[in-house]
Amino acid sequence: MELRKVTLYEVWMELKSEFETSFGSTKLRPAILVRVEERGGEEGWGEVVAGEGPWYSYETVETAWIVLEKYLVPELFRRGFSRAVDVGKALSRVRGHNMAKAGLEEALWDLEARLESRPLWVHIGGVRDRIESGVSVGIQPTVEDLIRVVSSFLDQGYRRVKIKIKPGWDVEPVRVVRRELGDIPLQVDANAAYTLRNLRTLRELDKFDLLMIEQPLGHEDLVGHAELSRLLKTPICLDESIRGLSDAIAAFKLGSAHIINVKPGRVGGIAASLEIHKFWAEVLGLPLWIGGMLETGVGRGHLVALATLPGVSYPNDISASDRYYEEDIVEPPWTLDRDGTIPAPKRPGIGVEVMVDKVERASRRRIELKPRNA
Ligand code: OSB
Ligand code: MG
Repeated sequence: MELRKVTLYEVWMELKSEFETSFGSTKLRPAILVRVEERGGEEGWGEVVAGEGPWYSYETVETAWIVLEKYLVPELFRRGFSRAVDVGKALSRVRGHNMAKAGLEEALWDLEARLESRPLWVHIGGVRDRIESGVSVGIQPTVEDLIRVVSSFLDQGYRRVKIKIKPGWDVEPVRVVRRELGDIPLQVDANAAYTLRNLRTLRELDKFDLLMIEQPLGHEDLVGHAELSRLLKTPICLDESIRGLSDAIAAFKLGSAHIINVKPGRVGGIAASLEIHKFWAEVLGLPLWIGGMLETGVGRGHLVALATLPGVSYPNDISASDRYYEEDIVEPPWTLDRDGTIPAPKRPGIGVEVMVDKVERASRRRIELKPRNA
């Protein structure tokens, strides 16, 4: 494929409400939107999900910008590629920086699907025309706030609720949600905030019939998760620990988790997501779902496509645009049906149009990169 231009936009999107996790709190969410344009005039969009600081991963919006501008885009121009599925290999000379890689690679998948006039989800082998939507609820000031927020999401139809926990905000909020809201599909996400010394707390959480406990221990602690898996009856789900196929293989061999979530940003793109999906869901037949990173409508389109794959067996962290932002940057915005699903789009690529004027307005900087012969 012959590229004419790659444009990076650093956008800052104001969330409707503060999103707090064990590693910090966000009200203004940065992202880098990657726009690729080919010779014929078709374009594609991807999203870099790195945050403001190196908390969830070592990447930040600034490191990703530098890596894209100085290494990834020039490497792509230099090496070229024919199919989106090969882009990961073309970029593998750069070690790590999966979020930066994913934003660029996603844009090329969107472009390829648009050139072939089919929805991205069909292009990657999706099998369902709607995906199950769950909601991830940040740490709240009080348990009363939590009940109010969770109830309103349940009223909207979301199929399961995930609450963020940290030491000091764990057993009590879960107990109150179970007491007030009963037997709802409920899980928790610790974002690596515990160690095995907190076993007593984790054992308390084990009593609430949670669907899973997500990433309780450190991101490098596959052995600790294996130990914990044997001590609890609640399944462990890994997020931060799974940065690629080798991590998934190690987690399986060690018995660190029964469930994983897949986030294209964390694993380096769509092809890497497909590879992990194939191993975990198809070869092993184990449960998997698609995670989110508070994406704009662009990244959300890529998540929706992945969530249509066979064997995605739990509701995903893919909520409607209005759960995050007053106004999304795509048309139409992503919406939730009453039954708690989001329809997969019929239009080509990610299936939504990017409103470039809105992107420009949300941007703090922009750069256009062109191949030497352009
Ligand atoms: O751990 O899943 C996570 C958001 C930012 C960083 C990490 C996580 C999250 C979420 C949000 O839980 C899920 C969503 O996008 O709805
Ligand atoms: Mg998580």
